[in-house]
This record gives sequence, C-alpha cells and structure tokens, in this order.
Amino acid sequence: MHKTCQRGSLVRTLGKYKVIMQPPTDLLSEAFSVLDTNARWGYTQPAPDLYPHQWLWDSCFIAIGLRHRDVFKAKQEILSLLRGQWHNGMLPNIIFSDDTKYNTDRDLWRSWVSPYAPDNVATTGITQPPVLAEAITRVGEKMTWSDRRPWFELVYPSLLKYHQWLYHDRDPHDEGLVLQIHPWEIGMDNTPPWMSELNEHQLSWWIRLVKETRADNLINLFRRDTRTIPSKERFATIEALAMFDIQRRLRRKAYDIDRILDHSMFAIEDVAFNAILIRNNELLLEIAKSLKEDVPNDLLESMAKTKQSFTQLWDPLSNQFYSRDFITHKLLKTESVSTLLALYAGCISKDQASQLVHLINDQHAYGSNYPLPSVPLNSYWYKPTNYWQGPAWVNINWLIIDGLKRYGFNEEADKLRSSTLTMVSSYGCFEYFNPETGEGLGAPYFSWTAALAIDLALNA
Ligand code: 9WN
Repeated sequence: MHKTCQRGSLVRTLGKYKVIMQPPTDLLSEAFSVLDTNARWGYTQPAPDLYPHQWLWDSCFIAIGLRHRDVFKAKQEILSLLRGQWHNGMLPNIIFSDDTKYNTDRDLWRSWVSPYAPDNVATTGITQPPVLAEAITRVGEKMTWSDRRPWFELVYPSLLKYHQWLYHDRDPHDEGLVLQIHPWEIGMDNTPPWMSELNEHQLSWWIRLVKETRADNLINLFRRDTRTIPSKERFATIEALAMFDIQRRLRRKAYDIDRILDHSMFAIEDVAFNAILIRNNELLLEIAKSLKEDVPNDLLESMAKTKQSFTQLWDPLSNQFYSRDFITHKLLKTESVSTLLALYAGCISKDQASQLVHLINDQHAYGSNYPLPSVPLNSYWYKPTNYWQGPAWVNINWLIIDGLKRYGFNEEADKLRSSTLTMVSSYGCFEYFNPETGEGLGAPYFSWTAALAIDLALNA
C-alpha cells in the first residue's frame, strides 16, 4: 500500500481501498512511488488490481515518465512491449500477465487462434494508438548519441514493422486513413462517437434483449471492475457487453482483417488514432534519418497520403474534425475531445488549429475549470464522472499540450499544463478527473497519470 494514501482527512472508498484526498506534499516523489509500486518484472502495471497486464499506450506514456529517473527502466518498459509483437507486425493493446489467476482473460482472447500470434506470449488480437515512436524518441532524448544510436538500432525494425502492419492490414483500400475494429483500439473505450455507432447499428439481438429487459442490472453484479470502482465512473454494462460481443466476433475470424471486413463488421477511421499515427510517422522518419536508414517507398507514400486524407475529416460547418465510417465515409458527428488531437498530428492548417484553440477556450465546450473534458460540456453525452464521457485524462492533455506548443500556442499550452498538474497534485495520481471540480476518479495510483505528471513537471 502506498504511504501517500494515508494523508489528509477527506476519505473516498474504492473497494478495498480507502483513499484519503489531500494535496500531496511532493508531487514528484508521490508519482515516482506510484511507478515503483506498480512495477512488475520488466513492465509497469497501469494500476494495481484493475489493470494487471501490460498495455501498449500505457507503457509508452510510462516510459516517457520513467526516463527522467532511470533510462534503463524506461528502455525495459518499451522492450517488454515488443515481446508481444505479432509475426505480421501488429503490437497488441494488451500482453497478458502469466499469473494463473488471469487464465480467463487469456482464454477470452485466445490469441493463439491466429497463426501470426507470438509464441509463448498471450495477447489480445487488436492494437492501440501508435505512440511508440514518441516513447522511443523521448527516451532517446535522455542519451548521448553514442547510446542513442544502439537504442534506435535495437527498436527501429519493430517500429517499422508495426507501422507497415498498420497500413498493410488497416488501410485495405489504400486511402491513407487506417481503420479500427474495436473501441479498445482507440484507448477511449466508451467515447460517444463509437458508442453512438454501436447503439445505432451494431448491438446484437441478445444485447438488445438484455437492454429491454433491464437484465444489465443483474449482470452488473458480476463485473470485476465495479467491485473496486463505483459503477457510475465506469462504462455501462450494455457497453461492456457490446465490446465483449465485438471481441467474440473478431476471435471467430481469428483476428484476420480480410475475414473481418468480408463480413462488413464494425470499422471506423478514428480521428484520434489517425492524428496520433501522423505525428508518430514523422517521429519514425526522424529516427530512420538519424540512422541513415531508407524507409520503403510504399510506406512513405502511405504516410504522405494519411496527411492528405486527414483533411477529409474536417467539417467546415462545425469547424472540427470527426472520425468517419470506413464503409460509407460518413463523418460521425458526435463531439469528443478526439477533435483536439488533430493539434498533436501537426499537419492541420494554422487556421484549423486556431478554431480548435477557440473550442479549448470556450466555457461551453472544453473550457471547464479543470480541462480538458473528454466530451464538451454542452454535449448531450456529457457526464463529469463517467470514464471517457466527460472526465479529463492526463494522457490526452499531454498530447494536446505537445500539439499546442508545436503550433506556437504557448500560453494555452502553459495553462493546460498547470491545470493538469494542479489536478494531480490536489488529488493524487488518479486515472481521470472530474473536469468541473478536479476530483480524482477511477483507479487510484494510475501509472500514466504519474508518469506524465512527472514529465509535465520536469519538462516545462
Ligand atoms: C481496456 C489500461 C487501459 C487503457 C485504456 C483505458 C482502459 C481497458 C478497460 O484501461 O481500457 O483496454 O478495462 O477499460 O480505456 O485507454 O489503456 O490503463
């Protein structure tokens, strides 16, 4: 148990934890202690109990924090991720812990049904936003060139293979935008654009039946996550069932994208995922350049096309970016913070960037007391305590701060940086935060909150 949960007087009960909330005396020592406590053999758990496995974008963010104290550990965090790489290049969103108590998680996914799954490592069959090049670069920044070069040489082949897989498997029509097949792939599980698509088109008959008969209340009793986290802070049981249903259908097709798309299953070209890809393509190219490696031409062409096609996600009526349906190309005009991640992509016009900054400053949209809400305050979907449907997340803030700086919006970047640090230092390293009050929500001792708070504090 963390020493820091013993402070103060305001008590919040989360399952077996009693979390006592008062400003930590020292943000950095608290954050490093979270990372130490969550460290396992070679990787860091996102949060004790709730997230025991290794997650893809979590480990990338964690490495970005760890590099400030221990470059070796930061490298280990990334190398541990690469052991899960599939033979076709895919990096899975989860590498399951070997512990026998998680047999059910491994069996649910059964990655071994695919001939591409790695030997002796159980994983999921889907990916997560590609922030790997960012993590490799940031860790490399802490080294002299004589150490950085072998580091880049070690990881570059896997990075290249991953980006090649993203285009080969996930851009089947050679459109430049890559598609995602499960809400977990975008890392913002119950984000409104995806949930509204699921509700409208994809709910199986049996989930509709559960919904109509209200049997979800009963099923809720068997959920592992809501034993430790209040259910109003997690995704709804119907949403959980819908995600489970998609996963089952993907498994039946052995995670083979051709078979999946042949059955015209759920596929979205997500704006956040593609924005993150664009920036990480740039970083991959910088790594390749520093190693004097030639990047294959077809990959270079795809990368250029992504930047061009990204402009198709802009809606001039509402002045924002949206995800789109892979088949119909219809923009999914349900608002979410994903639109702001276009700033991180770095390929949008200065005028579009200013429009997004306008939304950040708008008190009815993303300008809450503790920004950035994951859904604008004036949205029908907005709920300040519900997971990806309202709360502020430190990783999203971190990415957007980076984008704001690259567009020269330094004042906005500083403001967001300082409000993010205020939330974390006031309440601790929670998974997410109430954007109105700043209160910490979800899992306490959350690793990427700790890691990125360290980075924001030390890397102004
Ligand atoms: C499913 C681990 C992960 C994050 C995701 C976040 C949440 C898992 C869940 O936790 O997803 O992957 O159980 O909801 O949405 O972004 O990587 O921290």
